[in-house]
Amino acid sequence: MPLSPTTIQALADHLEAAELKAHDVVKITDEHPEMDFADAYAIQYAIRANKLARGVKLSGLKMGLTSFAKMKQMGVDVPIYGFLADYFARPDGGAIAVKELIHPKIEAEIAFVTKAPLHGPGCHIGDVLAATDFVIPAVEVIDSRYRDFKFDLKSVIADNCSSARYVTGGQPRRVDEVDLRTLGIVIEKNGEVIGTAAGAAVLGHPAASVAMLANMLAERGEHIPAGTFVMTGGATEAYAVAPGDSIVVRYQDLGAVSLHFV
Ligand code: OOG
Ligand code: MG
Repeated sequence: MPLSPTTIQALADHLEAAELKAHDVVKITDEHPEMDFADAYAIQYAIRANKLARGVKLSGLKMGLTSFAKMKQMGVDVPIYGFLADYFARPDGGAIAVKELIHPKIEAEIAFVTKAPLHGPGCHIGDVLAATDFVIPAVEVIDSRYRDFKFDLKSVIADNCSSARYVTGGQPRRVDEVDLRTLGIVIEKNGEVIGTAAGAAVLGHPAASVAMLANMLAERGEHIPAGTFVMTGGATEAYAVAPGDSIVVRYQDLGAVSLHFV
């Protein structure tokens, strides 16, 4: 880890301030080209520690850049993970205040809630399906703190993978009630279909994303505890939204999630 603990904390404070005050910043690798992936996750974990110290609660974990469409859109090719905080959550049908954000985009995701811990290395789809309580649809609102939503992998990991808001809704289902690979997803903005996908867009099977998370966490000696809400990553590219926009995402067998931007 080329960055010192002082620099890591300073970069965490810098990126968290950009989030909380909703202003953009230049990507941190411009000034710190020497930083490595361990530094990037250390910055993300320092942001998480800042929040926990203020009484914010962790509400889940997320994978990002798990679909080819997302990797292509962002010009990067490796999945990443981040954390979800309680204040990111909004109710189904709820309003998202754009003035609290910089340049939000929405993503359609399939989320899992675990009922048993998942440990890597070697965690696979079978382990994930056996440890899943239910799956539930989610829409994530991402908001990179980087200017023009442009970044490299290390910068976006440090920025908690652009996490900002999320909404869950629809109908939770057990994994044996649905085929998560063929499960259709239809994204509508202001009544018009803007994106479609099947669950397999996410690493071939959304459970593979949860397994990958367990395996990535194992590198830090961590695991996915029982009762964890995990978002598996956007199945399509992300779509920019503006005040006045209304989003409905319809999931085959899982109902719909809606939200609107004010
Ligand atoms: C990084 C976050 C990606 C997803 O679902 O792929 C993400 C970004 O694209 O800004 O949340
Ligand atoms: Mg996402």
